Amino acid sequence: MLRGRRSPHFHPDRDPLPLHAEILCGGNVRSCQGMTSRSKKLVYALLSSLVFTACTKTPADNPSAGSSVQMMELNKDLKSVYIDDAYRNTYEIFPYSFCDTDGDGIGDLKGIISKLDYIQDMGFTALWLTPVHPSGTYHKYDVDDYYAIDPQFGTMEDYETLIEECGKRNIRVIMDLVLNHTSTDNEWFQKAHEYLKELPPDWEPSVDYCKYFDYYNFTREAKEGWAPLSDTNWYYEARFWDGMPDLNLNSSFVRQEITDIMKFWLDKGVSGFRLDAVTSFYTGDPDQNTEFLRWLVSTGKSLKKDCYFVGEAWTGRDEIAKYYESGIDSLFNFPFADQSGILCNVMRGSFGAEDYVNAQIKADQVYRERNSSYVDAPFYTNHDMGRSAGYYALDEGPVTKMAYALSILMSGNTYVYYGEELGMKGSGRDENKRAPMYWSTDASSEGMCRGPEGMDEIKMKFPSFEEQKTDDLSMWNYFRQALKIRNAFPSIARGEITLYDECSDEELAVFAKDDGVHEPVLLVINVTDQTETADLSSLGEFTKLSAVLNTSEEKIVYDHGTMTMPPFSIAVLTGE
Ligand SMILES: [Ca+2]
Ligand SMILES: [Ca+2]
Repeated sequence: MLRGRRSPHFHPDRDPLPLHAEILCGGNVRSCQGMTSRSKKLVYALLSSLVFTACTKTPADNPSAGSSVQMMELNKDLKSVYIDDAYRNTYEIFPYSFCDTDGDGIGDLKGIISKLDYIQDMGFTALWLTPVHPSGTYHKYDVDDYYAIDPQFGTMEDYETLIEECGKRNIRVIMDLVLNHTSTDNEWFQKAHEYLKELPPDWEPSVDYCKYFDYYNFTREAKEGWAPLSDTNWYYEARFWDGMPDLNLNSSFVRQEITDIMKFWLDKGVSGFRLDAVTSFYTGDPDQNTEFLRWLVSTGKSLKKDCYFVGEAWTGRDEIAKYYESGIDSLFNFPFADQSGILCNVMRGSFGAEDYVNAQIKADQVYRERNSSYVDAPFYTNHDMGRSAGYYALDEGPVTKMAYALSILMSGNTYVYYGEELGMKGSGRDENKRAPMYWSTDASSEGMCRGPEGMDEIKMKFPSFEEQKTDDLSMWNYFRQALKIRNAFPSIARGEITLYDECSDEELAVFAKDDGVHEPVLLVINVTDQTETADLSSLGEFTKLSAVLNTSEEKIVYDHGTMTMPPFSIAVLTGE
C-alpha cells in the first residue's frame, strides 16, 4: 500500500478508516522541480513501513494544535466580492421539508422567506426551489397548473415577496420548470381526455375541435412506456409513471404555452429556470432533445436577455457535452456527483487528487468546445440522491467536509442541497432524501417540518443547526468557511485551471485558478488522512497563505516555500 493512501478496494461503509498516523519525518517533500511523482511514490512505499512506528505524532504533542483557530483567524477578514453574473452559489431547497410557519408541518414560502438571512449569511447567492406549482404529490414534479402556487406552500403574493426579499440580498431565484410531463390532473390533460372520450371510435381527432389533444402524445396502439387512457381505446405516453403524461414538445400549442409560462414568471422576477429531465424530452433521441433545448433557450433569452438555464441531463460527460451545443448556460455536472461519482471516489481513495483536477480540466475542454460561454454546474448531491454523510459510514466529519469543499471549490455555478451543510442523513427511498431540515433536535420547535409521508425514521449523524452554529469545528461552520472563500476569490468560481503536475500526485494536488480579471489563486489539497508536504518555492507568484479549510487538529504550515498539509486540508495561496 502506498504511503498515506488507502487501498483502492477500501470501502468506507464497510472498512474502518486507517488510523491517523502522522508521518512527519523528512524525505517526503514534493518539489515542483524534484522527482516525478511516480518515483516519489516508490520511495514513499519503501519509507512508510520504516517510519510508521518511529515518528508517529499525537495531537497532544503537536505544538500547533487548534487548526480551527487557524481557520477562523485566517479566514476572518476575507471580504465577499459580489459580481452580478451567472457564477453563483446556489442553494437547492425542497420546499415541503424546509421551514414551516403555519404549524401544519409542511414547509412553506413564508418559511423560506424567514430563512433568507440564514441563506445569505451562509454565502449563497441564488436559490433553486424544486416545483412550487399546485400538484397532488408532496414533491410536485407533476404539475397541475404552471401559472399558480400550491396552496400548501402559500400564495402568489408570498412568491412575489420571496423574489423581492431575495432581490434585496442579491440572491437570484431559479424556478424548476418541468416540461417533460404534467400531471393527469392538469386541465390540459383533462380536456384532452374528455375530448377523446366523446370522440366516436372510428373518427380521427382534430385540433380544430380540441387543441389539447395535441398537447400530449396519444396513439391507439399499446406500447411500452405508454398507458391506457380510461374509457377510450387510446394510449398516452407516460415514461415515468401513468400519473405523469409526457408532453408533445413538437406541438406549436405546447411551445406557445411554454413561452407564456416563462414570460409569466420572468415578469415576476425569476432569473431563470432549472430544466427537469432533459434526456427524456424525446426519449432515446439526444439530437431532438438538443434541438428542443436550442429553441427553449433562445426563446427564454428573447424574453429576458440574461435568462439563465440549467439542465438536468443525468448522464455521462460526453453526452452532457452534446447538450451544450444547444447554447444552454449550464448542465449539472453529474459525473462528479453522488456516491458513484468522482468526488466520492477521491475521498474513498480510488481516484487521486491530481485525477480530480485533471477531470475538471478535461470536462472544461469538452464542454467549452461545444459552448464557449458555458458555466459549469458542479454539485455533489441533490433531492434524488442519498445524502453525502451516508457515503462514509465511519467518518467522524473530515471526509464528509472535505468532499463538499472539493465540490464548492469547482469552477461554475455551484449547487448545494439544503441540509448538506449540517451533514444530514437520508438515503434509500426518495422520501428519506427529503427529510425535514434539521434546524433543531426538538421536532416541535419553530420551523420544523414533519417530512414526506412514508419517510423512515432517520437517525442523524451530526448535530442540528442549533448545536452546530456555535461550534467552530462543526460541519456547518466548515461549509460556511468554504463558501466564504469562494466568495472572496472570484477566480475560484470563474478561473481556468493550471495543474502543477510535478508537485501533484494521488495524495496531494497543487493547481492555480485564474479568470484573467481577478486575483489568481493557488489551491493545495491533501485528500488523504496523512500529513503531506510539498515544496512550492518555485511557484514564485503565490507567496501568501490567504485562506485555509482544516479538518484535523493540525495547522497548515507554509514556511520558506514548503507547504505542510495536515490530513484532509485545503490551502489557498495568493500573491502578497
Ligand atoms: Ca406550512
Ligand atoms: Ca418525453
